[in-house]
Amino acid sequence: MADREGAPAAIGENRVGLTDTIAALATPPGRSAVALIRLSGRDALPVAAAVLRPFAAGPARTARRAQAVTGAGEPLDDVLYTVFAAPASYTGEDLVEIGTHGGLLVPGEVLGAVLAAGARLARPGEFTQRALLNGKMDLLQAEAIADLVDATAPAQRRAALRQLDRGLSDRIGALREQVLSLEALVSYDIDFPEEDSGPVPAERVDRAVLDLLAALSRLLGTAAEGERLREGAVAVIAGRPNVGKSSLFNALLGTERAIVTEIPGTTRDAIEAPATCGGFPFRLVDTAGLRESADRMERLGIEVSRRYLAAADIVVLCVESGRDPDPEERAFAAAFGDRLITVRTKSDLESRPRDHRSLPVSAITGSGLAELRAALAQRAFSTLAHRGDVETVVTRERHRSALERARREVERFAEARRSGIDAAVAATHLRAAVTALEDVIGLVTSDDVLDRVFGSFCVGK
Ligand SMILES: Nc1nc2c(ncn2[C@@H]2O[C@H](COP(=O)(O)OP(=O)(O)OP(=O)(O)O)[C@@H](O)[C@H]2O)c(=O)[nH]1
Ligand SMILES: [Mg+2]
Repeated sequence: MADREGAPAAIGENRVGLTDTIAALATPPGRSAVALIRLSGRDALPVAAAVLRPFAAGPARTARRAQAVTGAGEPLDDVLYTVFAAPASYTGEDLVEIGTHGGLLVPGEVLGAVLAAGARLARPGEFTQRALLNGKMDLLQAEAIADLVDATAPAQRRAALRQLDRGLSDRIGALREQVLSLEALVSYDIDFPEEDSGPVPAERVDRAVLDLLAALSRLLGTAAEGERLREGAVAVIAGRPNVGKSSLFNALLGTERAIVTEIPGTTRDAIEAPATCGGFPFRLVDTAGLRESADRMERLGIEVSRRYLAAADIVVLCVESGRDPDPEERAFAAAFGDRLITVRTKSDLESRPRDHRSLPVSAITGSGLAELRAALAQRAFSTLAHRGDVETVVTRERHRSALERARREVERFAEARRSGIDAAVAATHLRAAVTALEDVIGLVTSDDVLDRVFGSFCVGK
């Protein structure tokens, strides 16, 4: 991994309100056995001491019982609290976690007492932001925490844990090192411009450029599936009216989400729901059956279907068993190429299989559903499904665009060298590539990037 010396301090400079004391509920509101309040900052210990009776600041990392009281001394709850002394805490500051009983009243009242004692309510993601600013983690790890909290499918959890474990940070750190050594190589040309064949042979620089471009492209190659992994692959179920699309949708979800009737044209609007197939996240969409229709409502629904189809990662074309696809269905299938999976619905009514290119499924008996789920995962996440746990992936547009910028700058550097531009000028492109890579890790990060990343966090993280 790249060195990070100086980085945390550089990031934290000139920002106001960075050490004031913040507090928030770290668990969702509502009925529960316990709830957790987090308190962090310069005055975390005095604030806790004002609310908890008795309170002891040490030893750290030991759960202790106390009573939480209001400023007037009224008891609110029996709690368990744990002190984490700076810098050995999540935020790197003095931090106190107070475990209260759950429910609608008590956690809020204890938080109220903490705020009355001098803390202020944390902004979304502010605890993690402090962890970042205090050098406890980099921006990629902070994003990984948000991804882990948002994960709905095991594959998302694996990717987030890997990123939290510095998988992506290390890969990008290594790329940064590669650019730095290329910079070092060409610095000879800058220092000794007169020497025709300087101390570094041109082929060595060419080789290094090619290696670097290949490494950047390899990582960028994971972006499409990586972003799909974070957001869920959009799988749109389409086909003629009454072929059993909504029934299949419900069967895949395991709930009666969409209305099913024997009347063609039942579904009028697209219905979207999250589902996990083969451990991967999907956004399943049931759509209105495709046909020429005089009904205005139905026509609008079909229009919506087409919009979803255009945005689909995978299209599941449903054709009723016992019938061959008609020319229109065949044209439809051809239009989606390798984004298409064709299924023969109502396979329980089929006496013998007709063709082997489509997958027989029955929403009634459930046969074929496991195969369809596996096919969906295989098709939408082919690389990840194969390489799975060993692959480090780029999961956000933020990463991808910065990596693309780095690759472009390295390409410009190569072009500049070929066209005989002054070595010092060409080298500015390598500097820009380093900066782009540092942006991904968050070594130097502007406020608006931080605001965007942490704005999507929940309060208390
Ligand atoms: N035997 C059998 N019947 C099914 C199966 N799937 C759906 N059906 C029946 O087929 C009819 C149409 O099902 P839907 O799921 O509403 O079909 P759809 O494609 O969503 O229809 P539209 O929304 O009108 O386009 C209903 O009467 C279902 O009970 C199946 O796997 N086996
Ligand atoms: Mg339907």
